[in-house]
Amino acid sequence: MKIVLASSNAHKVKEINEIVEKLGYNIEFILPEGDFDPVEDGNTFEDNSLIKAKAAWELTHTWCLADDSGLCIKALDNRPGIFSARYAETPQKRIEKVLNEMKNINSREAFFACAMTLINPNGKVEFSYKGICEGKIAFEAKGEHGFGYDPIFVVKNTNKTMAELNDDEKNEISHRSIALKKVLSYISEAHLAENE
Ligand code: ITT
Repeated sequence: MKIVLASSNAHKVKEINEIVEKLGYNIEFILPEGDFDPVEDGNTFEDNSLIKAKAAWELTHTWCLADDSGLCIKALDNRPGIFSARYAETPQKRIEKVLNEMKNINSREAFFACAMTLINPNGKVEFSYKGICEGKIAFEAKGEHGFGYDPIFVVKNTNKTMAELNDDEKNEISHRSIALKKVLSYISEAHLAENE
């Protein structure tokens, strides 16, 4: 079964296909052809996930999954949140901005969220789920793996940043893997892959 991932983020599709393969599902996620950049003007991860899933369905009329995700920092009223991808110009500048805003703040609790929306070939929402991964903001960036804010996110009950975990370790615990596992179980239990 092929599913269009309503995204232009190559890191997301790589992580998702690694998780799928590791779990032994016969499903492949592919990015839409050409530029995919719908206006994400929702107020929540769920809203933006639905906007992206619908936009991909409009283009393809096939199974589409959207992943809207981001970093929420409790002391910053959950910023950057839905603005995570646009918080500053580059990934490096986004990390610097967060570290700077958190400079004198001791309460560093944060979480990553990932809202997934699965749309069927008829254009109807088939399943949705939001995964959360808890942790705290580091005082400095560490680690080379992953992407985005991984170098400054210390995973709960560890002293490692998400970027110090290897791909398999991140995929065991990430917000994305928590949401994706629910989506995959749904696909499997509803026997959706068998009809494709
Ligand atoms: P698409 O909308 O095209 O899927 P995007 O990167 O713009 O790609 P989002 O709007 O969902 O996606 O924003 C997600 C941002 O949140 C992403 O660019 C990272 O900055 C951050 N983020 C999400 N998941 C992450 C992860 O697993 N590790 C680190 N940062 C993450």
